[in-house]
Amino acid sequence: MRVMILGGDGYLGWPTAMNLSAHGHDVLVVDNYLRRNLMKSQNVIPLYPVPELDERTALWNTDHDNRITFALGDLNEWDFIAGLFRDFEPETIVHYAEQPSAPFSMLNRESAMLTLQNNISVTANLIFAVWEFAPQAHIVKLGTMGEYGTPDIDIEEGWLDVEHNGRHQKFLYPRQAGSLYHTTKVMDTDLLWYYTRMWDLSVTDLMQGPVYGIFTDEATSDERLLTFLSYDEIFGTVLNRFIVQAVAGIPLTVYGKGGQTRGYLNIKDTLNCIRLSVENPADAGELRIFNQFTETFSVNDLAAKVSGAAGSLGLDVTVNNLPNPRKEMEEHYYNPKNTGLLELGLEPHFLTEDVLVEMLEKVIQHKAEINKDVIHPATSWT
Ligand code: USQ
Repeated sequence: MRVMILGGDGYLGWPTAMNLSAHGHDVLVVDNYLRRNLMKSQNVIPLYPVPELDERTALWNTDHDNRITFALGDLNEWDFIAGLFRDFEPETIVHYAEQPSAPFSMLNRESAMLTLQNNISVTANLIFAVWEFAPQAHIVKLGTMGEYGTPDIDIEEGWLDVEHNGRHQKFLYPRQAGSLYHTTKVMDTDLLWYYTRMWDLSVTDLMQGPVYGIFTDEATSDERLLTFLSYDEIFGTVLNRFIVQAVAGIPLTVYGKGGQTRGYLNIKDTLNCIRLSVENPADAGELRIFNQFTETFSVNDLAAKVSGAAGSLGLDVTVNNLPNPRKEMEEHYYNPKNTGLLELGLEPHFLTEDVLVEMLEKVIQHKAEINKDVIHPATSWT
């Protein structure tokens, strides 16, 4: 298939591009380096340097007959996105092109407005481009488990059957996001659902939990193909941060009581979930929602697992329960369903000690480059 990956330079976008190309798809990557520029603006860098798309695609194309192409530009600009659709004629669009950090969205008014405007307007431009140039195309949209929040009932896969005064109706599962970033994802879902009803779009909306990991099957030949590893308080996700903290000898930064529970997945499973969705499209007029995670853990569970794995390498790790910079429940019920992707054929890579040790060993190689000043949480939700 001709697959356009919006946000194809990011933590998940670039590994997805390589994975789809390796499986025979014709991939065009699009990005405006928003994430790289935001990292620069916050004075944070990933643990090791990651080349830009000209070098990444050249490296990939040297060793692979199935070439990856790229386009640099801002998907908020209609002329740019329209030109891409006219030239490439995508059959599938994977949409990652959003400001991806919850803490960034909570920094200040400017960061909030950037998140709101960028995320909503790129999604809207995508919908209009599909309608005008590729109405049969399948949109695979990265949403987040954070759209649901942490309700005191089971979390279904996208939809809830409601019985009211003796009558039934299926609705989008109630949303109550915990950050402005997560709220933009709720708004994306609403936009997609509206236009699916109006224009018979074909959409898969993936409610993804926090992702961990560095290694993917396609990045083994050359280290420069590896994805970003962010460990700062704004762009790093919790498990990746804990791994770097363990190596740096910093007590693990558990926020509050540490009972916050989420659905996690290995980056390898993200790629497989995307490929399964791409290769098994939603029907026209269908908004299909999958909950994209493989295991649930509390922050305390993650801290214990990282401490154990680090201990096996002779690292002495302690845990520091910090005042929580976020406004979130620290002890709560959490029982989300995740059968859809398993039924499509997902074979999960679980969080074993081997997985943690492999990550720790990679980070140990870069221990000298760890900037300890960017680890402590400085962004408050309130
Ligand atoms: N946490 C800590 N210590 C830390 C960092 C985080 O205790 O040093 C806690 C947070 O308070 C939270 C949990 O760990 O309860 C997860 O935090 P996170 O920073 O790993 O993830 P989050 O901000 O929710 O966002 C990440 C991605 C986002 C994605 C989301 C999926 O950055 O793009 O949408 O995970 S989910 O959380 O399911 O909504």
